[in-house]
Amino acid sequence: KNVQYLADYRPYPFVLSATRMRFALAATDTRVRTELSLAPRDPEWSEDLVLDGGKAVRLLSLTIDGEAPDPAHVTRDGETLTVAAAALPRHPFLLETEVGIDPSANTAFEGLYISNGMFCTQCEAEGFRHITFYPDRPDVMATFHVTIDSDLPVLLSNGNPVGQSQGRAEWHDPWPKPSYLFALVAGDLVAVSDSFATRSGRQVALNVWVRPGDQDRAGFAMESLIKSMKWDEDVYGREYDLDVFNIVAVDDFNMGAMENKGLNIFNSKLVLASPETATDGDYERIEAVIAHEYFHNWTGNRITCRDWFQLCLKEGLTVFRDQQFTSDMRSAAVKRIEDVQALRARQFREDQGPLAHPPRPDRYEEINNFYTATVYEKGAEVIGMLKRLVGDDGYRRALDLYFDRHDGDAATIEDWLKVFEDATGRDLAQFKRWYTDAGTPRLTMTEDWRPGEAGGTLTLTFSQQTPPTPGQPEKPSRVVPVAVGLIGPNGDEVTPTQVLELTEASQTFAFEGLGARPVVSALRGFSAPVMLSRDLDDATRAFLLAHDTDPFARWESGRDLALSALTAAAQGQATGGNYVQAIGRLIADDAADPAFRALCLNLPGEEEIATRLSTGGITPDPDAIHAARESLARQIAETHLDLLARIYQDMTVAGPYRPDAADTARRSLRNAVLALLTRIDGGERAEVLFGVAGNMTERMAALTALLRRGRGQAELAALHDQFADNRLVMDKWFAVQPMAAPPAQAAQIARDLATRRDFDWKNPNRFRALLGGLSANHAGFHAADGSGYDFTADWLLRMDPVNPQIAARMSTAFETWTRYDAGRRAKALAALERIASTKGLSRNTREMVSRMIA
Ligand code: B3K
Ligand code: ZN
Repeated sequence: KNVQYLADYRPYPFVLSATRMRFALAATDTRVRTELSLAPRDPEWSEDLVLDGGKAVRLLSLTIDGEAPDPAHVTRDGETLTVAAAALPRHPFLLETEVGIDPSANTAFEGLYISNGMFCTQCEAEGFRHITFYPDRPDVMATFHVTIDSDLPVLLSNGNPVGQSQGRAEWHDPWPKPSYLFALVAGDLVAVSDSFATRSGRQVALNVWVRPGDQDRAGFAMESLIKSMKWDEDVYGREYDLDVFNIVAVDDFNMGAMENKGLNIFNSKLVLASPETATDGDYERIEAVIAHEYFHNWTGNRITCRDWFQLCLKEGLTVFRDQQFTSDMRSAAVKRIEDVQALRARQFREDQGPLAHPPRPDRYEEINNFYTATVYEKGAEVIGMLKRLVGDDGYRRALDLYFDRHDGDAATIEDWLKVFEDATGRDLAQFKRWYTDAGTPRLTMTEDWRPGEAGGTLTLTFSQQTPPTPGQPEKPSRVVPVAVGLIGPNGDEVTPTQVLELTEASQTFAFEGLGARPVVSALRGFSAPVMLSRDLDDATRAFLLAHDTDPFARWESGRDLALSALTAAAQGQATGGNYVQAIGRLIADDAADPAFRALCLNLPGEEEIATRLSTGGITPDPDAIHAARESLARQIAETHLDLLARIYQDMTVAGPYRPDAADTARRSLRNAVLALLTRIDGGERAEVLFGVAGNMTERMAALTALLRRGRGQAELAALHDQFADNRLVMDKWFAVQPMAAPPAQAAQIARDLATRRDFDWKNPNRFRALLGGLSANHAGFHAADGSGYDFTADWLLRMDPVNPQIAARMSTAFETWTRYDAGRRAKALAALERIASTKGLSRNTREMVSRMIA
């Protein structure tokens, strides 16, 4: 086991000031010459020079100040190259290497690889060591000068172009950066171009590079980039700092996108969009991820991380910033609800299982396994809490200080908290536990009402408790900001939002002078990433759903109503009459935002119901949950048939397709309604819509509704005929079938799809589509016969030697396995053990599986 510990950090013993590289690109034998301007950090020390370098990097030559050292002083093992101290000068020196690498053999897509004839790179976290020997760690920062020799027409790297000639391009990046931000692209590409003038007058050339033929689908990405650049100036005062900003779309990419300095590389699904091929959700994600990567230029690149334990320093903050951006571009209320839904579905799930870890972990084996919902989304929630605690002005002062004080640094979470302490005078020692402790705190709220002469007093008692997580049995209390408002019996707000600060295990807060007993609206805006439980009857929930002034809390009341009906039904008890009535009143309100109505109308997913049950100590039964959800949906459809039919008509969107918030909102309500109506009308409306819709949003909604009813085969075939050549649409085609299949058939459908010639499984998007589609079908993945587990394990084992990052990531399908019944647990464990006992398993997958079995 090769465990890295936060506590072991020490600075690199050499200072690297400048890196010069020359690439002679060739598919199977690329040559890389690297010159490193190094100096001992302290001339008194005598340290070996250890450079990282993966197994597949072949050392061809090495010199120090032009001389080859004694070979006895140079040692190579699988992961490093060491030059003994005895061979090193005590003054600044130049280390030159030449290596050979084979991009065509790189199926892990880490380092330099080839995707559809295009050379590209992915270096975060530790990919650069597969390109050359280097101190591949984020606290070693250097300027880069890169020369690329190749016959390919477009040759790109970081920074500004400083020379272009036939078969050669030179790039210089003046901003010192760690190796993980290095990028190189070479290929037959075309650009959609524009420009941006920064507020201090720098003219920036902007390009979105795509394959010839894809230009007409790159315009939205460009618009999103320009909006992001403007927003970061307006809201954070951050300007761009180079003469060019390039974005490149790549088909084979392990994740969403990468913030390489001046040369962002994107999964093509997060760049390419047209109404016919992309859904509203795709457009919203493209806008958000373009913004996210752009925002990294300051939060990540200008200020980077000291080590990978600090990953949430850049990721949590950049997610927080992209969430703010989307709230400003679209609807803040809708965005908050969507973010909370995603947080619960991914991060709460992670936090409750064997993979739980703090936003700042203190150990890892494989850092790529820690690009998680906890580091990203919980990291962002923690910043949201900080902002709530110090206020908007305090937040702004702290961020200004952060940029001033740490520009050019590789910083830590301690540095980050210190700027908040210095800018606001607040002590954040207890708050820091949010970074160091794993687990989702459980909050309980009870109420005590005392009427009185001079008005009544309402006392709220909160207690907090966090269940143990791996390696952390004890959980001290945290600072929890709980936003609370009070609503009078007539539905008017009597006390506007106040933020109560919990710091103890149990604490009370009193509201005095109240005319009548109010209804408490708690955890407004989801003011802290906790689980709140309180005794509330359905009538009070329905009251809050009707009257709460806080959109999140209002939505949450509806959610709780639905979940109480669904969890009861999944245990064979009563039905959801209260919810059905309340939701009918809510969706009938034509004055309300259609997107909000859609969010309320969409029932909690099966996974969410399972989570609610197991949090309450009940073993979830996936089949019963599926049946309960189906039956409640049917009840809603039957009860409100006329209303739903009217809304379906009213929400028709006229005119050309636009992916903006207003039209997206109408389509989201209409599609939510369609899913319900399809349960009654035999699929009539969905079939019509699939046929006439000119956009992918409505076609996918119609297709999904049909597949869920065991129909839709003709539509699937039609989609395939029309888009067989479009990878991104075909990914949807692969994903939707196992996802929307009746659970008993899901694993077999996935297995059949996996035998197709166009199941190009080495492409990460295609692999994720099929395996992710199955695991999104809760009762299908958790089929009692183990077929979902077996299928998934088979393919993880096949993928692991080819692309360990993807195999390890997709193994999280199993992360909740311990909460199910003994029969399912035995089958899931058998699948996990089969993986664990496979010889030659990657470090990535081994770490994941052993944590899940532990
Ligand atoms: N920083 C990259 C993610 C790198 C993942 C490495 N396994 C994209 C992002 O968060 O913006
Ligand atoms: Zn990021």
